[in-house]
Amino acid sequence: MIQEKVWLISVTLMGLLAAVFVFVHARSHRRENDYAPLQKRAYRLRAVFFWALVLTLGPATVYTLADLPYGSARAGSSAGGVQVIEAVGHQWRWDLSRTEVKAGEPVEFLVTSADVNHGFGIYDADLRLVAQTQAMPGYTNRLRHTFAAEGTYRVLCMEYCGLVHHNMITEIKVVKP
Ligand SMILES: [Cu+2]
Repeated sequence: MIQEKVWLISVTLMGLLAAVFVFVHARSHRRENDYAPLQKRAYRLRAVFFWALVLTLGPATVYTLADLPYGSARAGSSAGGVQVIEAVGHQWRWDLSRTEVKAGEPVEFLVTSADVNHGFGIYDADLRLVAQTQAMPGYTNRLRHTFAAEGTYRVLCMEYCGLVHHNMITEIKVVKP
């Protein structure tokens, strides 16, 4: 699990940082009169740290940016056989302009709200989240998703929006192309 690896790395780094604090604290009681050599050492260390950061974080940034989970945002869009579903959140229901789409072909959701903020979350039959965006009044969020598998998907509100929030459920049927 990637989470476990990240957790281990985080704990290790936190431990290292704590060790540095303890070390500095332990050494802080010693008195030195000539700081020039110390300063020189510190500056050299600083340069080493700087280049170590550049050389590790630079490639890490490029690598992780390549993994962004968003589809390519074609400007203008909506053309070229894309299935469009207009979705409007209300207290407390969803209005969808259509409820059946084809599997394996991109679907574009145009999501907005008629009243307050809602969360537009699409879940598969096992209630695993497959895509989500926010439904905001006065603004239309564009969400693109291609359903790989047929089946009945559920749209649930993901943001508490009042008394009957839990009832904001609707279905999308994904059928064979
Ligand atoms: Cu809600």
